[in-house]
Amino acid sequence: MTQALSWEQLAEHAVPELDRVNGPANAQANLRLFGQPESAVRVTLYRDLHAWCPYCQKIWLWLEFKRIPYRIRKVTMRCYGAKEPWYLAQVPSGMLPAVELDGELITESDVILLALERRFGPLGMPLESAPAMEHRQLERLLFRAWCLWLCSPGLNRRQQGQAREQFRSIAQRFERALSQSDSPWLEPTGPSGVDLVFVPYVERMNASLAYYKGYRLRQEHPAIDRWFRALEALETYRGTQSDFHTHVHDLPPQMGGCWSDDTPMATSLAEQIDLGVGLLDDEAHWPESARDDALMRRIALSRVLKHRIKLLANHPSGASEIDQPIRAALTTLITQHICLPSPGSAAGLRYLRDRISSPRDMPLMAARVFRQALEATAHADGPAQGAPIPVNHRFDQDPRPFQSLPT
Ligand SMILES: N[C@@H](CCC(=O)N[C@@H](CS)C(=O)NCC(=O)O)C(=O)O
Repeated sequence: MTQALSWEQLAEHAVPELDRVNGPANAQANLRLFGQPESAVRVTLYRDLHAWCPYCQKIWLWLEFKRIPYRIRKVTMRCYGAKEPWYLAQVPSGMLPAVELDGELITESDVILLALERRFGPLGMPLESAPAMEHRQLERLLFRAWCLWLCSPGLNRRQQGQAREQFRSIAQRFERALSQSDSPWLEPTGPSGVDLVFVPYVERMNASLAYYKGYRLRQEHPAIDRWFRALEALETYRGTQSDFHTHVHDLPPQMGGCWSDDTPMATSLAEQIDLGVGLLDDEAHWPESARDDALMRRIALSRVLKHRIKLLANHPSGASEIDQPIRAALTTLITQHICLPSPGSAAGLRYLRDRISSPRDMPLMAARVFRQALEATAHADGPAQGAPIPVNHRFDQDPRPFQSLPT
């Protein structure tokens, strides 16, 4: 049986941190320059600490695809913790996102995008052009059909079927819009601003409909799958992309509840997602060059090493109890041989499995291999589960101990 490596031995497998400021899109950066001097920064983006807010992701994507230098200040969403007083002093409603553009504070994601377009030029078709307006209305229709299906409690079988068909017909309209040219995008030279408007919620639909409804969006709608594959070929998108496990558990408090149709397919997909093993092509189809598992394992390890003191100190099992089991899971991760954790540690390992958040903590594929290693290591100890993930709030996910102060 493999012995758990020491922290020093594990550190030999770490990889250097990517350049957060000028490297690929990432959720950890507080400043993005794209090779320009800091004096070029005219934008500050206020977005949520967890990288869970879809409206923030929309602005984040736009700035990244346009390569506009910007600063990031991270703020807590109410269902995940207390709102920072400094932010309430600037934005009394506490709503996110907001940007400061040449000293002017702007809220409301659509207003922000239009202001950014006016200052820096559009990304593809202008968002107020007639075709873009049509696409944006379609995005809202799709959003409403999704909410109606996902967030209405107590639907009977007939109502569930109606909500599913209503969603399907609007998703097919999105497919028709995507099929107007040979390109996978809404306009031939995409991804453009309108594509980015669709990304945050379609990403969340893909995860939540599999988990709660047993509906495999990418399989049901090939043009949407093609669009996702084109997005996933882009490093910039991958830097903001979340995994199924993160989404299905961050949505309930944000949406006021998500309800399962309790079909055999929904139950079976939910079980797989909760194990953290990933849903293969339903979840993400990263190109081969981007899904090097050995590298992803080392990235996951490096992210844990960076935060290990705080991670151990904040773990409910207590640092001394969970130290060996986490090293055992990291040993499993790196050696690909199951390393036995100390007896009685399965619940603590599964607690951590359930609280990895992508892309906040690490990229999707790194989160996937780390969850797998935690589950395999916990399984060697027994069936005990961690504390259930709350559905009315996520105060269990307080990321503040892990934050570095903004520069
Ligand atoms: N219409 C707004 C909606 C923004 C919104 O709903 N933001 C949520 C997060 S997704 C928020 O800030 N809620 C307050 C909070 O959670 O603290 C926009 O487009 O910017």
